[in-house]
This record gives sequence, structure tokens and C-alpha cells, in this order.
Amino acid sequence: MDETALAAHFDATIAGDQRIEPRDWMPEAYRRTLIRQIAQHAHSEIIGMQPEGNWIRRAPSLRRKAILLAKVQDEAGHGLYLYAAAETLGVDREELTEKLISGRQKYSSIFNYPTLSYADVGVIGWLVDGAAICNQVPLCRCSYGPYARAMVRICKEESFHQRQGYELLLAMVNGTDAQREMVQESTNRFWWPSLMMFGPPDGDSPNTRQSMDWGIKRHTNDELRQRFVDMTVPQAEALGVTLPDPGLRWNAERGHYDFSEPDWDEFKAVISGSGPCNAQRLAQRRRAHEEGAWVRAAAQAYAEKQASRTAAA
Ligand code: FAQ
Repeated sequence: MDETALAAHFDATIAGDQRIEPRDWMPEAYRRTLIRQIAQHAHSEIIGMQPEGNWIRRAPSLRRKAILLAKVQDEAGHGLYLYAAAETLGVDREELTEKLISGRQKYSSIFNYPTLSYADVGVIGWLVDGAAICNQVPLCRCSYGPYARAMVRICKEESFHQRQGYELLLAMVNGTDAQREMVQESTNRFWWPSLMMFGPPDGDSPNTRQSMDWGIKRHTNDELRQRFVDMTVPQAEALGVTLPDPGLRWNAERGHYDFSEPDWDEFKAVISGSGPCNAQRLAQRRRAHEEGAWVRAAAQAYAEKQASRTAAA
């Protein structure tokens, strides 16, 4: 088939809501967009281990420590599925990691905020995993097969993470006044950054239109942000926690909650490297990568030895 016929086949596949697979022809811009989004997503899972990892050695009980360890390990697994999905597009993980640690590829803004108390572990599960699920469930229907399939398992695990966070918060709000204050204080810090996870407002989102036309994104950033707010308000009420937005109120006409605009200048500063923890997160990731060099070299040498033994046999 010539390129025009291949492009027509691609367009028909997208129009028919079918999946594009790695062997299929795809426009270069589609491939680049997917690499950008999947890489950013994979990096987020890996960098996202740091804020909660900060509390593993200070968990208040053995039970909480076991739960948190398992959760943080799940995030590592998500990163690996996603790097593997990106590799089907012709990039390799080493190259993507280099781009992350040299600051040439982004990761989610949310992970540039510090975790200051154990309540943050619960609030991250509730709000950050909650926002992640809202954004990621539609990605299970993404037009690119390997990404969509990776998202199915990731979403199941993220739902579990959201519940573990909520369960921790329920225990805390049923505890002492000091524990309730910790939950409120943590919610105050994480509310706005969680809303920013959905990306800039639709009017300032250069990629949404094209990504929706290609069936990569199924909803706009603002649609998903609204869905998250609507889902979260009753959960906050059940916890007895106040969301820190005086503009938050039910709008019967729209059938949705109205809410105030996040501080988009803060968002821009965070995604361009000037958030509270950007430098620390990248330095830690760089250090871990360097310290793991011998493990990668050993694994490579072992794989080569096995391959040459198989070839000889
Ligand atoms: N942070 O035109 P758009 C998790 C960038 S969940 C940083 O709207 P797009 C689970 C964007 O890349 C978190 N950068 O872009 C977990 C673009 O930059 P570029 C990860 C952001 O792609 C929980 C520019 O702004 N989830 O890790 C952000 O159409 C707990 C213009 O924006 C995903 O990655 C942001 N928040 O829509 C782990 C989900 N927002 O490259 C541990 C998949 C936007 O053009 C613990 N990704 N940018 O310079 C997506 O759904 C999309 O990529 C969006 C952005 C919605 C994030």
C-alpha cells in the first residue's frame, strides 16, 4: 500500500473506534504524541514513588507500613508497563529515562509537592489516586492498543489505592482532634494541586483537540476536572473535611458543582521546573539511576550469556 492508502486505513480505523497496533502504519505526529504522553505518564508513576516513599520508614504501625510498601511497589509496576507500552512505538526505556533525568521530558506536576505528615499518605490515595482514576479510566479506551491494555490493569490497582487512602483517612477522622486536624491540613495543601493534575484549561491546552480526534484522549481536561470535583465533594462530606474553596457550590441548573479556578501561574511554574520539590525529585531519580548502573550491567551480561548458551546448544 502507498502512503495515501495507509493513511486512509489509519483514518478508517480511528473513525471505526478500532485499535491501532504497533505493526500498523501511523502518522508520525500520532506516534510522537503517544510517546510524549506515555513517557510523561511512566515518569509520573516512577517519580510518584518518592513523596509516599518518604513515609515508609516512619509509618505509624506495621500494618500501615505493609500497605504503603505494597502501594509504592505497585507504582513501580505501573511505570514498567508504561515504559513497555512506549517501547512498542520504537523508543527505549534508557532513552526515555535519560530525557527525564536531564529535564527534557515532563512528569506530573503533583509530585513536586512535599509530603509533610502521615495524613498525606491518605490524602494522596484519596485525591491524587482519585484524580488519576478519573483521568485514566477513559484511557482504557485509547485508540493505541498497548497503552489501552496497560491502563486496564493500572486502573484496577489505582482504584484499590484510592480506597486504601480513604480507609486511612476514615481511621484518622474517627481518631483524635489532632488527627482530624492533620487530615484537614493535608487536604488544604493537596486540593488545588490535585485539580491541576488534569492539565491546563481547555482554552490553553494545545494538545487536547488533536488527541481527541485521534481517540487518544476521550474527554477534555476541563470535563475530567469537573467529573473529579463532582465525585469528590460527597466523599469530603462523608469524611467531615472541608474542601478549601469558598466558591464551591452545587449548581442545580448545570447539575454540577461550581468551583474556583486553580492558580494557573503556580501550575506553569511547577511544570517548568520551579515547584517546591522539582530539584529534589530529579536529583533523587538521577542518583537512583546512577546507583543502579551495576544492576543493569549485570542483567545485561547475564542475558547475553544465556543467549549465547542457547545459541550454542
Ligand atoms: N503535569 O495540551 P495539554 C499517577 C503538560 S497519575 C505536568 O493539556 P495533554 C498515578 C503537557 O504534557 C499522573 N505537565 O497536554 C500515581 C503538555 O506539555 P508538552 C500521571 C502537564 O497531554 C498516583 C502541556 O502541559 N498521569 O502518576 C500536566 O493533552 C499516586 C500542555 O497540556 C498521566 O500522565 C501536569 N499535570 O494533556 C502515582 C495521565 N498537565 O509536552 C503515584 C496521562 C499538562 O506539550 C502516586 N496523561 N501538562 O510541553 C494525560 O492524560 C495527559 O497527558 C494530560 C495532559 C491530561 C496530563
